[in-house]
Amino acid sequence: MLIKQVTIYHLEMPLKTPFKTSYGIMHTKSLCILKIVSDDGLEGYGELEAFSAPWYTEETTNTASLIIKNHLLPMLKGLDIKEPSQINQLFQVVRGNEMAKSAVETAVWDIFSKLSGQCLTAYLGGNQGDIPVGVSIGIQKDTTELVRIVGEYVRAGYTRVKLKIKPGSDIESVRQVRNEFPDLTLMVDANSAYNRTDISMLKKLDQYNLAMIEQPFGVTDFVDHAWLQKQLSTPICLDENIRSVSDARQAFELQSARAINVKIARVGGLDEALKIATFCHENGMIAWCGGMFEAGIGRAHNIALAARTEFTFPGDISASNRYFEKDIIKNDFKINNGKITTPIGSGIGVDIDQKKSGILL
Ligand code: OSB
Ligand code: MG
Repeated sequence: MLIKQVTIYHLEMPLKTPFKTSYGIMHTKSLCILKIVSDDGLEGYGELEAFSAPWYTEETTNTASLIIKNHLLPMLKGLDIKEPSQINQLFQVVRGNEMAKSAVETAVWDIFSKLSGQCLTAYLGGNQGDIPVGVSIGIQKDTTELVRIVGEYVRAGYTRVKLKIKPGSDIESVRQVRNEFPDLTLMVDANSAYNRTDISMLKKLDQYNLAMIEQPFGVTDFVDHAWLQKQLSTPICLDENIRSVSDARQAFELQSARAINVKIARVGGLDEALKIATFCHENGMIAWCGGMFEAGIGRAHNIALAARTEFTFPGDISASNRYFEKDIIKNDFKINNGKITTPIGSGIGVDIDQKKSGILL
C-alpha cells in the first residue's frame, strides 16, 4: 500500500460541561483528523488526541502536528507499506511524540482493514457485538453534586464509574458515592496528584472496595508506585507512566501496578496497544481501554481495540453525547444497557459528517 495523499483537519470541539481534573479545567477539546488516501483510492482516518496544552503528556496539538508534517509523513513518502505493524517499527527513530505517531498509525490500520474487506474490530481479532463501557467523572463543586451526577450516569446505564480525585477532594467524595451506590463498580483517578506523604489518605481509600486507584503518584514513579501497591489491597492502575510495552514490563517486574489503562494515543498507536494488552494477559494484569475525550474517529478505534478478549474491564469509552453537543460522525455512538455496539462497516466503520464537523472532505 502506498500513501498518495494526507490531509490534516484541525477542530475545536466545546465540551458540554467543563471537565476538572487534578491538573486543571478543560473547556474545549482541540483535535486533528488525519485523512490518508491510498494508491487504491481507499481512505483511512486517524485522530490526533493531544490537547491544546501539555498537561497530560508533553505533546500539544501544535507540536504533534509539526512532528507529523516534518518528521513522520516524510518517512512514509514512496514507502510500500506491507502491514500496519511496520509503522510502529519505522517510527522508533523518532523519540516520544506518541500521540503524533498514533494519529498516523491508526489511519493506516483503518486502510488495511478496509483493504481486507473487514471491520477494524474483526481485523484486530476482537469479537463483534456489545462491549461494556464506563464513564469518567470530573471533580465537582461539592459531593452532593457529585452524587447526583453519578446517579445520572448509573441511570443512563453505565456499569462502571471513575471519579477524578485530588488532595482535598478525595476521601469524602468516595465515602459518599460508595454509601449511595454500594454495589457500583467504582474507581478513582488521581492524575499523579499524590506522593508518599499522602499514605494515610490512600490507606483510607483502600477501605471502599474500589476496583482500582489510577495513577496516584508521579508519571515516572515506578518505584514509589511499587512501594504503595505493597501497602494496599486495591489494585493500582498506571496511566501516564505507560508509554510502551517496555514500561508495562517494568511495572510488572517491580510490581508497581496490577492494571494498565491502555490508551492508543499515549502509547504511539494500535500495534503498541496490542502488545501491551498481550503482555497484560500473559502476566495476569488487568488491561482496559482508556479515553482522551475522543471524537467519533478516535472512539471507533478505541471500541475496536476494547473488543479484544484481553480487555476484561469496561473502558473509558462513553457515548458520543457524553462530552459533545454533536460528534463529527454520521452515526453517533449510543449506549444501551451500559454497552456500546462495535460498528459493522468496513474499517473503523464510521463516516465523517461534513455538516456536523465542518470538515469538507
Ligand atoms: O487520566 O484517564 C485520564 C481524559 C483526558 C486525559 C486523561 C484522562 C481523561 C479521562 C477521561 O479520565 C476519559 C474519557 O472519558 O475520555
Ligand atoms: Mg487517567
